[in-house]
Amino acid sequence: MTELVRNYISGKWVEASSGDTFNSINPATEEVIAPITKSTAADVNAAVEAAKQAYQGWRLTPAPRRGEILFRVAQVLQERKEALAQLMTQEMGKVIAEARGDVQEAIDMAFYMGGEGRRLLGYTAPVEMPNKFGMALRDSAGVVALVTPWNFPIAVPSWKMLPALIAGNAVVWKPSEDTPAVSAAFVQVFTDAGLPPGVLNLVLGAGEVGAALIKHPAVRVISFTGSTATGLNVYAQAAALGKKVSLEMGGKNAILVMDDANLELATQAITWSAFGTTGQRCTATSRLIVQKGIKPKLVEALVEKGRALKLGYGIDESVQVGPLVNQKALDKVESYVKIGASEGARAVLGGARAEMPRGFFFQPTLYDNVKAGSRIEQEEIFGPVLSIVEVGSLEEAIQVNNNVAYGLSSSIFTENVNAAFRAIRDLTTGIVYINHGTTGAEIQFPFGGTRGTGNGMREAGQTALDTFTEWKSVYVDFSGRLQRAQIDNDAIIGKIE
Ligand code: UN1
Repeated sequence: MTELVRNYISGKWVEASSGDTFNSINPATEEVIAPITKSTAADVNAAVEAAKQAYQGWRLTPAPRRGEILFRVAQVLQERKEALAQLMTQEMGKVIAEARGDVQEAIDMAFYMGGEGRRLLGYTAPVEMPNKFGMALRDSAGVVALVTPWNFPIAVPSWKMLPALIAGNAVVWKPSEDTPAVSAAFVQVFTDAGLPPGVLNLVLGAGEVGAALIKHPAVRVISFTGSTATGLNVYAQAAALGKKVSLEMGGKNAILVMDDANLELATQAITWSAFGTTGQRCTATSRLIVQKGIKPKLVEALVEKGRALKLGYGIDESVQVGPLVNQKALDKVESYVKIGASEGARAVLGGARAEMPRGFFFQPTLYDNVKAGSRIEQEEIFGPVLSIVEVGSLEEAIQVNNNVAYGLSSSIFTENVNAAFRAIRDLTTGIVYINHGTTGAEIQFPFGGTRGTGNGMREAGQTALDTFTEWKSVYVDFSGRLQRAQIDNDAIIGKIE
């Protein structure tokens, strides 16, 4: 067994105060990756304390210097890309090519946010009086808490950490208990890139760690990505304490395919978006909303392509679909087999666990005859399961798309520019694709969704800075005398006579 994976607090790798451990498991082989230190509220307190101390120095470090450290993070990530990708595949199961892509998103984000060190743009505007100046600045928020999932163990944390750090905040990070080893390796990158001790702290463990972190009075901002149930709970607890929260939660994303679509492109995109990452992306396609005319051919092509996918341990370059992350995820996906059958859906591909010697594998699955409004059409399954709904028109397709509790991404395949623009206008998701699958968002644009997917915040792009900064409006009066507007505005009128 490899060495114990520890917390990182105040620039030191330390065991949790409980002395307890848990194991991180490879979902393809069910072997133990490493024992992991199991934190409690006491460890959270120590990490927040460290962040509070370090914040005072970090916020005063000029932003261009902070940016240089982020550029160095990007370089170290590039050097370690393969090693990090290998560890990621071992720990959470995504195939190696996708694991490399996961690390690449963090590299892109590190360069992007490193550049913000010389921007972090605020603005000036004219003011009422002569000899007076006004400006709005982005200020750091203080100690921020990040709670992240296992499905993008480096990319998603990077979307939070890098904007938080460039803006001058100190961070306490609680990653998923399914990906602690790769999280620790990611933190080491920041240390080796020269981030001062205490600016980024890692606390490993289960739900109670996140709960203690959210409640800690010194934590002002919480950025969460994960399940809707947990996210809403985080939101409620943080709201009671008046904290700022950014949430990224579930998805039930659809690809709309119109009769005039390019069949080959659509088949390729649907297969990749539905079965890539074993369907375990919040952006994964889990609904196919297809017009009647093209449906028979498209379903036939999807079955053929899906049947040829190679399942297995994703460390093998030829494997296309890895396992689900753990037993619980497998059980959840399997529970929808019965639900689908009871709703009259018909599995035209898969529909069961995959026969493998070990690991949490489920077959790529296509359900035909799915009714709009049924449970498999409405609920997030988070596995390689695609529900096919037949529609008659573009209007109906858009209506079916919009009629779910989530609103992350959607896509339409059509060769008709009028249909494409109507879809852009009427699809009510945070991300819309034309002739492209529902996955593959780039870091320089806002990422997030409407309805139950989020709470109105967006990650990535310039919008990421909104989560991790407070606006400070500054007025400078350099007139050296009492001016009329001050008399009117400042309630000092009584003193003037
Ligand atoms: C997620 O599944 O939480 O757009 C993030 C995509 C990736 C990120 C997915 N760039 O599919």
